[in-house]
Amino acid sequence: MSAITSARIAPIFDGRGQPTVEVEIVAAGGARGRVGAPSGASTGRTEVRALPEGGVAAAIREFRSRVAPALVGVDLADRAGIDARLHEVDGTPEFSRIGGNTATATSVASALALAAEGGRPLWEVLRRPGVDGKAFPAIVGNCLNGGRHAIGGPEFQEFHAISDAPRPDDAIRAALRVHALVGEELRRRFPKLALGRGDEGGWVAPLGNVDALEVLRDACDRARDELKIPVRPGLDLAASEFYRDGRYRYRDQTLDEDGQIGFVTGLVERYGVVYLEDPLDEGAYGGFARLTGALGARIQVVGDDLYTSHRARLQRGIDEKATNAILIKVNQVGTLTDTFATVDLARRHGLATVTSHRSGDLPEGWLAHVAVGTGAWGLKCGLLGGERVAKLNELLRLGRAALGDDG
Ligand code: 2PG
Ligand code: MG
Repeated sequence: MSAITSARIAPIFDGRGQPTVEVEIVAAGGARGRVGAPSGASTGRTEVRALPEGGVAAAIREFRSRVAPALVGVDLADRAGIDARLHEVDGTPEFSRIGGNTATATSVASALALAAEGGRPLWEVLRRPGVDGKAFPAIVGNCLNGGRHAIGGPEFQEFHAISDAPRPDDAIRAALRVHALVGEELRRRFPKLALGRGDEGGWVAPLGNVDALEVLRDACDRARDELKIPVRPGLDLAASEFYRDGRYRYRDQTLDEDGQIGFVTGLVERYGVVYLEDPLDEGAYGGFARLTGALGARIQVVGDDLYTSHRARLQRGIDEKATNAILIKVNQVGTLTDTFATVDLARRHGLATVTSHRSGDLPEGWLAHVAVGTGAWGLKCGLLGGERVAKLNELLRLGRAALGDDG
């Protein structure tokens, strides 16, 4: 294996038009990997800092003066060593000095360079124990946007079509069909309105949470009948975004934790929701445990802001039986090594993992490899827009290669 000969950084823009960084790692033999870092909008309180004080300009300065010199000469195959260097040069628990986005782009770019050097697919470089690359994630496909990802729209942040069809092409087709049927219904309901799409490509319409869920459920029912492919409703409430002073504050109601649990449980029962992400505030381990106790045998109860992909927070969730699933975002912790520590813990305890994009993402496909290589139960990467489709198409390619349909 060869050593890293150069590490370069440059400013770029994410799919929301926000500045971020891309990193390119080159090895002695000429193999290279280049990756741009995504950014969230509904960030959890305990995520690492995406960018240092001073933003992209400061991230670039830090990279050139501290990160690049520490990486040159390191063996490309020493994945853990590369990620450890990032922590060493940063020296803070939250990547406040170099920025979590720099860490993410560097960590993934070096894995990509390693894959290129060996002529292997990235997922194989990332492969966790017990993963054979032949099982594909369910699609968690965003059809309707609200919360921080939309102007107007419901308070719940994401309304998903969930398809666990074993073949990626079937699962993607079903989720896309739901997206199209939701659009048709919105045109019928609002013939005079100009409707748009949100940050993740889902529709945005002046609907309340319950009406939006009804539209989604009906579209899932129709797509399932038409295509004979399983597809059912899912939600990411991102509830921390409307939780203030101990209450969940909706436009038409204010609920305490008991009220919120009752409201959400009722929606799950009534609308056949099979995926429920962040239904409560990011500190509400006890409330999550009550919800999971009631629903966890039938549906995925997923912690995103609750865990921010951090191993220690997940350990607490396991101890308290808070959820049966965890959302995994590399840039919430910074490096692939940190991400895998959390993924491995989740897998050991039988929790489902859901590999996720960010709301401000880039037209790159590597996330599909993270999902396959970590044996993820699901891949949440949106359905429409170049930065979302890039991941779906990469998953399709991986599916074709594994199933021997490569033409
Ligand atoms: C989420 C994510 C991605 P953001 O809450 O799950 O959908 O949103 O990237 O804005 O944190
Ligand atoms: Mg979320």
